[in-house]
Amino acid sequence: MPRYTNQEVAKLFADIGDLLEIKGENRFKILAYRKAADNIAGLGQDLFDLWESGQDLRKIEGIGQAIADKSAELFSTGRLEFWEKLTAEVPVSLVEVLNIPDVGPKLAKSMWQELGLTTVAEVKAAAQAGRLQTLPRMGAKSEARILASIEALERRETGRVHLGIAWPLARQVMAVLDNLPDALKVEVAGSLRRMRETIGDLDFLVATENPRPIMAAFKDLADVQEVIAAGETKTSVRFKNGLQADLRCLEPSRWGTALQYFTGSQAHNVKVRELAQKQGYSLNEYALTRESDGEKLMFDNEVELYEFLGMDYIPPLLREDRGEIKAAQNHTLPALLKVGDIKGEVHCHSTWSDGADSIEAMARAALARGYEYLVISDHSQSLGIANGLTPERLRQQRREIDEVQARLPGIRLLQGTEMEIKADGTLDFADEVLAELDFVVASVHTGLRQDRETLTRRTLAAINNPYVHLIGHPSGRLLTQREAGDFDMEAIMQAAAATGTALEINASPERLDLSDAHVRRAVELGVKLMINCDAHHTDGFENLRFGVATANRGWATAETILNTRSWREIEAMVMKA
Ligand code: DGT
Ligand code: CA
Ligand code: CA
Ligand code: ZN
Repeated sequence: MPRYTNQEVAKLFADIGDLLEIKGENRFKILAYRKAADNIAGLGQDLFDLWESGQDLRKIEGIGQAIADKSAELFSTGRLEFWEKLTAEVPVSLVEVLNIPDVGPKLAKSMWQELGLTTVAEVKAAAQAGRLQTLPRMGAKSEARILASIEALERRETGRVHLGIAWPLARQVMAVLDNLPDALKVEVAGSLRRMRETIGDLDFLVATENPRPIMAAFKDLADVQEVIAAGETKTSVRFKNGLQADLRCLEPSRWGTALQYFTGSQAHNVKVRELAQKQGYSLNEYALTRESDGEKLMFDNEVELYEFLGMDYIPPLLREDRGEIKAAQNHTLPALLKVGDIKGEVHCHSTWSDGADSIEAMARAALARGYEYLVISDHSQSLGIANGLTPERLRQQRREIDEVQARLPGIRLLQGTEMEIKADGTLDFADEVLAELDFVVASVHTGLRQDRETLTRRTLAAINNPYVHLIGHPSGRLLTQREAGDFDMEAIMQAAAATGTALEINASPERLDLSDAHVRRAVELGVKLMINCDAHHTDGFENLRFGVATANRGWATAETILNTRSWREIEAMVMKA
């Protein structure tokens, strides 16, 4: 019997939603599948494990009888009759066609039924041959746009980018918009404001009485490759790196409702609108309208809107429909962690292994950030590709750390290692070597394709070693590049909790590992967490904001994050041997 990951199950239900939409099914049914897909993807435990242990899947938010039954059928038989029937009716490759921007379900359906196109490659060939124009309401311009979109899709494989690409670009655009005299308020909304781990497109909002010069400046941005659409109050562009962005201009009086709407997430917004409805109002991006008399209430800020609806203000990082609305009503939202709460880091690299900067440069950068301590944790001997250190080189490195420490009394410098958990399941250093170090991070970098049992056993070996304090980037994923290893994260988190071993929230935007969903589960289990940039050069510390956002998205508070504490406290809490 095959075992299914949450990602696989979520993809299946999302695809069902898409195919049902092309088929023209009932909207609520489609939404139910999408909602289930989102919730399963954001679940901190494997749905398969929950099912296998006999739990009632309907207890999970967004999973009703139909989805629970289908999950059980899939898990127990490895098949889903509903899926087989559906894909016999609607070609499954149309799901990819729907990924083309500007191609919605109606168009996908007519491409398929009128022209027999069922794959992106076929749609591309038809567009190149001018055949799409034969469809109703399709002109040469729309056809050219679809072709350009397909080419853009081909350029960036996944269609989404990580925060390391989206965030700096958004900051640059905001800086330009902020400088325009007519721009009264500027914000980036959407998934970037929520700091989701990957971003589909950027959504800029500007409050203004005079949209024209703002639209013009947006189209003229140096990084813009192509203007996709330009209207009076909305412009869409594609940047040179393939990322798309929308800019919307709106009157300052409705800033609050618009910002709330375009920040999303869609699932969160659905819940907020339901709540407004129960109180006799309809909510959209313009206003809150009283249904009894049509009176429009305007909100120029989000705080008043949330409070009017009877709850605490919900920060964007928490707007994912993961229980935040109930918590806001009960005044139990977690207090958000700030970048400035982090007092030091225990995972960074120097020129002794694969870092670009010296120990002294790294220490000075940490000191400049106001850090109280920094552990230099270069790679260990078996990672030859990263110039890993032998025990002998570790002893030499200790002398340099001591010298730098003498010059920089303002920060406590410590010696650690990022020790390989080797592919054969053994650890890269003997206990005697580890005992000499101030702190030990253990990580898996090789053999990430091993089977679940083997991989999990490797990490558990490190967790059970009395000298290991932290597991670095526990899942091994590289966002938009490489899937996580097939670790049994539940078993790892439970063992971490039992032994007091900390798990890392790696702040590098390519990792964000633990993920927000796993952070949430780790917090439930009482696992100790640490946020580290895994900096390989002095600028690497700038990534801290992404790690802090991930912690917040996982509802972790300062108490659960060890490196909000002094070194003395950390020592007392994690030193096992
Ligand atoms: P992304 O771009 O895929 O990373 O994710 P978002 O969340 O930025 O989504 P996007 O760009 O499609 O839309 C931005 C926000 O606007 C979204 O979070 C909620 C709102 N929104 C957009 N379209 C819809 C819609 O059809 N229904 C609802 N309820 N909200 C929408
Ligand atoms: Ca977006
Ligand atoms: Ca958008
Ligand atoms: Zn590493």
